[in-house]
Amino acid sequence: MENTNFEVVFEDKLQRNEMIEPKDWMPDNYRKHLIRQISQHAHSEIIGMLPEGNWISRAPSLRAKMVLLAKVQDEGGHGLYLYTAAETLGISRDELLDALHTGKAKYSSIFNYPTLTWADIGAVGWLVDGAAIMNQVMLQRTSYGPYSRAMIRICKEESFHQRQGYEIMCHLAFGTPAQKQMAQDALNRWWWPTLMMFGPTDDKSPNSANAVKWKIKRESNDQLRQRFVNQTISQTEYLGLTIPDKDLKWNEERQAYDFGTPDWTEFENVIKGNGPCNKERITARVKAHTEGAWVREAAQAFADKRKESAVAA
Ligand code: BYC
Repeated sequence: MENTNFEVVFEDKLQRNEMIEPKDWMPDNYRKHLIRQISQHAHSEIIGMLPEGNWISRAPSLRAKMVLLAKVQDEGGHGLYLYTAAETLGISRDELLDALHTGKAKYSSIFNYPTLTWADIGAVGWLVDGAAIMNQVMLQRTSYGPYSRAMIRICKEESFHQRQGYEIMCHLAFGTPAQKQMAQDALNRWWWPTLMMFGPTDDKSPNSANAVKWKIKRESNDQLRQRFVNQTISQTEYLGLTIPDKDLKWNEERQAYDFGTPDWTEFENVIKGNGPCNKERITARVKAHTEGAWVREAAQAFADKRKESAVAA
């Protein structure tokens, strides 16, 4: 009986668009769903640092290096906000990281592709961060308070990331023919994997029904993918580049672009761990974690010492 009342309060809060907070009662499946999504999101942020970090030492100017360094550092910060938000649901950082390192937890498919040239850093910022923002803007109004607040801060920083990428694309697209070709090549390789970032089509998305019911997701995978395509075409035209999709065309009736179908078999393979860089990413992450053990130990020793002094005082 008591449990039913809790459920009524929970549903009522959702109806009124009030946030659910860590100490509020919530259904077990809502908690599990959030731990899955927030932790996958956190993992994506820290794995996302790897393909870009790969270019810090090879950025073509001091300015480009500073900007990229700041961006990659922001992503580490985003991971921190998101892991902290997930921890409020009663799971520890160690458990979350263990799931990532042992391949039990997913992270975004997009980070299993290689960044072969400097233009890829432009394409990642422009397309990947652009897609991430499209998804994350709606998550600012997600129903779980700590996730929503983390997203508000993350979105502010992501806008700068998207501009950083577009600026690189502008330099290359308006540069020499060889530079323009480099930009086109990066667009060709990143376009379809970026569309896959939004997840499977709505009819094949098992988590969407609950996500929408619980107001975790406010828009569907397909709606966001369509909005991203609509928004990106004029940016591509300005660059004088071509989207690698022969089915792309404006649909007057729908007032939206029609576009081709991503290779969903490739997507399935990547999320099963068989993409071009899955193994490399996890190996690099585990190595960083192992080599960072002394930092965690030092931080813990410092925290223990402070606690001891506070008790003694
Ligand atoms: N990659 O039922 P569905 C970023 C999985 S950007 C891997 O539609 P859901 C960044 C899905 O997890 C990227 N797996 O799921 C940008 C599920 O498997 P499980 C991170 C994917 O949750 C720049 C299954 O497929 N952003 O961080 O309703 C620089 C069925 O899918 C993907 C976020 O994580 C994928 N692309 O919708 C640095 C945003 N798509 O878990 C960093 C928050 C689907 O049942 N997350 N799957 O085994 C979301 O909005 C949603 O989780 C998704 C998927 C839209 C990604």
